[in-house]
Amino acid sequence: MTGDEIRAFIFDLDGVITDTAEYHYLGWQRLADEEGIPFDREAGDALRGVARRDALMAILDGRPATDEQVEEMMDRKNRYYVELLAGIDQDAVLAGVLELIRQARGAGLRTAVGSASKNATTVLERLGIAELFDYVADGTTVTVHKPAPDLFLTVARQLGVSPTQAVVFEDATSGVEAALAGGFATVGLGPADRVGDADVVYADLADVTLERVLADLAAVRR
Ligand code: B16
Ligand code: MG
Repeated sequence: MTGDEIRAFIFDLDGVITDTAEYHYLGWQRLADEEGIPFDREAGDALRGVARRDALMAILDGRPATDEQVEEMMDRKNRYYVELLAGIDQDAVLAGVLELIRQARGAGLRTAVGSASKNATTVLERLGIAELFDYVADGTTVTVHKPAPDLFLTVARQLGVSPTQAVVFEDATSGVEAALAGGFATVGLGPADRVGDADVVYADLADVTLERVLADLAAVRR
């Protein structure tokens, strides 16, 4: 990582902009219960940032399933998840997020979303914040998912910036790995045992200003 001027902020969606992680967990828990597969919050937490098919494979953990059964289970979990999404609005945006995005855009930075979720656009529309982003990459944008860097690299290309000129904000181990693999400046949000490899770690974005992010990154990017 070099000390290039920062020109863009790229936000993961689930767990960074809003807490849909809880709804993903509830959807998987319901499916696992119906299938008689042991599952709990800890197992759900390990699925943060993990694409839908990869998450189901982790839950099945080698249990046999035909392609049709896999498709049906992914659809069923997604139905449960989308049902829960119907209840969210702008109040579900996490503390500090809107302020930070507005400060960044006010300072001329480009802003984007890089999410593994195929529901990313729906979620942003329900939150009423879709217009705050120059580009949205979702679970349909690339075929190789986090922890591979492909999604974030696509975002950077679309924004016309290099990875070293962009900051990725991530709450998941797989997302931090993806950002670091792509050569991005990386801000981890959450406990150190989850995002501790990031260049800078905060508990969340409440009270994190543009000035603070840039200063903290500059201190480690010299
Ligand atoms: P979908 P992110 C991820 O979103 C979630 O963290 C993860 O739990 C979910 O399985 C994945 O999206 C796929 O979501 O089933 O809606 O396509 O954190 O990358 O914004
Ligand atoms: Mg996430």
